[in-house]
Amino acid sequence: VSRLVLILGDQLSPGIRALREADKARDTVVMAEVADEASYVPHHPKKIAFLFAAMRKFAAELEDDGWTVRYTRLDDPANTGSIPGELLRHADDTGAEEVLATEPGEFRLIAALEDCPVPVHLFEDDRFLASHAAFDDWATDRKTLRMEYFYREMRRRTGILMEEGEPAGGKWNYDSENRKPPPEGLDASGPMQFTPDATVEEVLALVEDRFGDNFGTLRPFWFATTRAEARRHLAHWVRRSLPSFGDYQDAMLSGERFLYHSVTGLYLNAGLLDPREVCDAAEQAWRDGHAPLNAVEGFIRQIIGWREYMRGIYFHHGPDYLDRNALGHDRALPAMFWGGKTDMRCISECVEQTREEAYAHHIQRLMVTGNFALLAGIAPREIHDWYMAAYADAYEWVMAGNTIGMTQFADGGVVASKPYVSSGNYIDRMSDYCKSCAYSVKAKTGQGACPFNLLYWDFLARHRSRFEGNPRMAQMYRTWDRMDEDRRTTIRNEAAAWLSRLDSGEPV
Ligand code: FAD
Ligand code: DLZ
Ligand code: SF4
Repeated sequence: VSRLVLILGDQLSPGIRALREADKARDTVVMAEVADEASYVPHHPKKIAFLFAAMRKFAAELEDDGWTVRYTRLDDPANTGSIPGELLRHADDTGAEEVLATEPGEFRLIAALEDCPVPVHLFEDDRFLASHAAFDDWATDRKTLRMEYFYREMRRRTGILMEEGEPAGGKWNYDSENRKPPPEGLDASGPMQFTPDATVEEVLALVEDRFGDNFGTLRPFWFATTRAEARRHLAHWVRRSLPSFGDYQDAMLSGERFLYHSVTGLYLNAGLLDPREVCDAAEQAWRDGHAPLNAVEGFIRQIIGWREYMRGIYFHHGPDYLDRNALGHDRALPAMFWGGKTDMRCISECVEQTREEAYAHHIQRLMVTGNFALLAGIAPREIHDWYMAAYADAYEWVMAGNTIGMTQFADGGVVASKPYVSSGNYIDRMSDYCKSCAYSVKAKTGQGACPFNLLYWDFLARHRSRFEGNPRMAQMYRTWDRMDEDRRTTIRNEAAAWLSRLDSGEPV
């Protein structure tokens, strides 16, 4: 009997498991643009267009390679609107009695496939360097799941940047050489841009029509939409930007939206690039003397360390992880995240570039929007859903650990040993945002005081009982305790007043 082979929008890899398990001569590939996937959060139009265009081109490549493909376009009148619906429809048409699928990256969709009336055989997605079993082995019986130790094990296991069993250069981590404040006039060339072809234009028209009201501008659209283009993008980045990646990894500059970041997340997560090939390209650049070790090690750590670790956390902890809220935060996400007016230059800059590019680099996500949401006590699930909607590289398997864990501390300290919080000083040191802000980063209280300064102390005071025993936070509490009482009262009152203005919907 024939079978269906399901390929999801983020499974666009020719070596994907379900294809390897299938038989070209008798099985039928199913790919579908469906309303359920395109609207379970209000995705950025660029993200939807990227995936639909890349899906259409991948389907064509499979056909060229001899596969029979049933591809459903979003506007096909027969479209049932969901992945299980499409499987059922094609099973009826073809007489297929079983579906071969690669495990999706979200529990929501895994559950939907498990409930599908046509039996679905789910194979583990082996495009990752750590299998579920390998991560669980590492995590089981450990008191803490710190990324750095996981990363060392990944280096040993993969042999990436290793020399005779030792880390290249003698150290595992070169971050002490990284993360310099940006000098004036830093000028990165930015990612390679691709002109839309007829397929992309057709998708852009569809997305404009159906998702034009979502947060985010669709044009200009320049993402790569095939594996070949994504590889050109990678080679261009290795040549032009990798050497400076480490030095300015934490820098933020107005108008420099990508700096030396690789913008590979969206391609890796959709399957257009493979993590191993990306790491190999970076390692080769170091071996060729083109890029320094601090840049290459720092970059490789993001991929075989953080990326694999976040996936491990998601699958290890299960669906309930997403609903954790250890700090009991429940404030609604303010309008400024959707482009509402704000005087906070750092927020408006990050939100505006997110609207236009469906992209912000890590430190903008972590230390501006994430830090703000945590300090202001935004409900973790609300900010999580915002990131899911806003970024072209967003999927739950990678997002959950970053939002619920790393930035919101809502998992109570599984991912982070202390909350990632900072006052305005950090943003001022690493960016040029404060120079053109209506608030003053130097003012700690009073008229025009930077909200990060007020909210930082207010957060620490609010959560004192939880954090004061944490040795990594003792210094912060000592500083707070040294302030005289009037000053502490002023800070807390001003923070409360500022937050109530935020809640009233007044621009702040
Ligand atoms: P680069 O800075 O060039 O880094 C290279 C690659 O390393 C990235 O492409 C990514 O694959 C990987 N990487 C780096 N940091 C992380 C990390 N913390 N977790 C997982 N992988 C990492 N990444 C996503 O892929 N999807 C998301 O939805 C996502 N949401 C995030 C939300 C928050 C609040 C935070 C703090 C981080 C999030 N990240 C997410 C991680 C990281 O910010 C992005 O991977 C990165 O900014 C993507 O840009 P880039 O490709 O230019 O990355
Ligand atoms: C993100 C996304 C979107 C916007 N649209 C589709 C789609 O129409 N069809 C599809 O197969 N996949 C889509 N995806 C990706 C899925 O949501 C993704 O496979 C799951 O979230 C699991 O990671
Ligand atoms: Fe952001 Fe404060 Fe700097 Fe303004 S002064 S850009 S609000 S950190």
